[in-house]
Amino acid sequence: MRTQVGIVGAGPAGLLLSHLLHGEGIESVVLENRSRADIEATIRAGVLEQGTVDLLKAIGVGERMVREGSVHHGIELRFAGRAHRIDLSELTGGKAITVYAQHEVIKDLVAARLAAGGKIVFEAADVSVHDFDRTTPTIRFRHAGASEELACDFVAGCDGFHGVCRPALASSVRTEYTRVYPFGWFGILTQAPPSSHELIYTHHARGFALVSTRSPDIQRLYFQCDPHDDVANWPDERIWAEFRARLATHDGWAPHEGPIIQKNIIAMRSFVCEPMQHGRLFLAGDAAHIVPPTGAKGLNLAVADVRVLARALVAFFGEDRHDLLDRYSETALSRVWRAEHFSWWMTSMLHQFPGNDPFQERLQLAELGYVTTSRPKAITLAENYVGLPFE
Ligand code: RFL
Ligand code: PHB
Repeated sequence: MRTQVGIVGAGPAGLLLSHLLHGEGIESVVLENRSRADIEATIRAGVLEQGTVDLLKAIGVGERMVREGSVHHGIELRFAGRAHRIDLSELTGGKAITVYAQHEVIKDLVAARLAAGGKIVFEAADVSVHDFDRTTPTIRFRHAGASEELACDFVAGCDGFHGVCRPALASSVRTEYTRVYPFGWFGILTQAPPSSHELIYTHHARGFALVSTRSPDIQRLYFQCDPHDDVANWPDERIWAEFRARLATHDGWAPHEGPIIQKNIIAMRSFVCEPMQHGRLFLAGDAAHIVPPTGAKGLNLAVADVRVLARALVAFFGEDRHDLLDRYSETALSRVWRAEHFSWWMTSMLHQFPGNDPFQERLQLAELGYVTTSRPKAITLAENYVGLPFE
């Protein structure tokens, strides 16, 4: 088998890259180790930046998102028992975010790829990348019991944090920057109408809590937990008691409760691999970097990476230009580090850290007070949250 760009991973990064390249007449094959049903059912992100939404619409995969997603013009910061609204649209000249689940984006992209005759190999096992330091890289894998080889001009490593592409770069050519947080998020899906028409990020002495939504009858909520805790320790009533305590306001606000249909615990880390390329192997999305979910940036960064990568590949195949490919890592990393900072800042301001002393807590409250009363500071939060413009 031969193609121009071999893409490892059918997450948002890999599928979108494949679709962007297709739009420019460049062929690709996507190799994914899980089944289609599995990737289309994995619950992850929910918040799409304005630029992500605009791109999905522009390439013709935004129709269901526009119909079923919900546009939010603000978010709430809740602390010391009071609600404070950040008016995202007023502060950013009309931009907004859209809440639309990541697995719905995946379904839309898979459908669009297949409708356009795109090739996605699901359940590709033992994927490995070779010879990317030459002009003829290959990807080997097993599929339906047979060994296969995909010859290509470039390899895009879009295989997430636990994939095989980043480790394929010799440790002598990459530097990794990591911060692991001493807490996780306990996430639930519950069958109950939204408790709020905007997302609520809450600072509380018992720990952070977040109210998000999915649809008119499903809510997504999270609370800060011990990353080593076990969901089995959390019967529904204990979960709701925790949410009621953390989300309580002086005027008696309470979340809408319903049957809990999913529970999971998510580890929190910040991570960047530099550079994001070597020879003809290019990393994009979670394969190259991770942010804690407090800034809602992970999926959006994956989209931003492949936008830069697709443009560079178009310049290569169309005009024989190498400069954009040579600068891919540098271009992508400037946005990545800004998002790393924003995600770290939001995380640091809103969570309880083990051994948080009263001094630390006062600093967090002072920061939250400043963000919700100073227009320049609120703009800083808003413009990062809705997504900085592309250069
Ligand atoms: P993905 O989505 O992990 O996709 C990688 C794909 O590669 C496959 N794969 C392999 N395929 C072949 N061979 C191998 N050896 C392979 N190894 C792995 C995997 O099966 C998978 O299909 O990476 P990608 O495309 O870079 O996308 C990144 C995003 O998924 C991620 O950053 C976001 O989900 C992060 N995130 C959020 N991002 C946002 O922008 N907004 C949010 O609101 C938001 N909320 C979240 C989040 C992540 C969360 N979790 C679960 C970590 C909320 C949560 C709870
Ligand atoms: C979500 O809806 O899953 C979500 C929303 C905001 C975040 C993270 C996750 O910051």
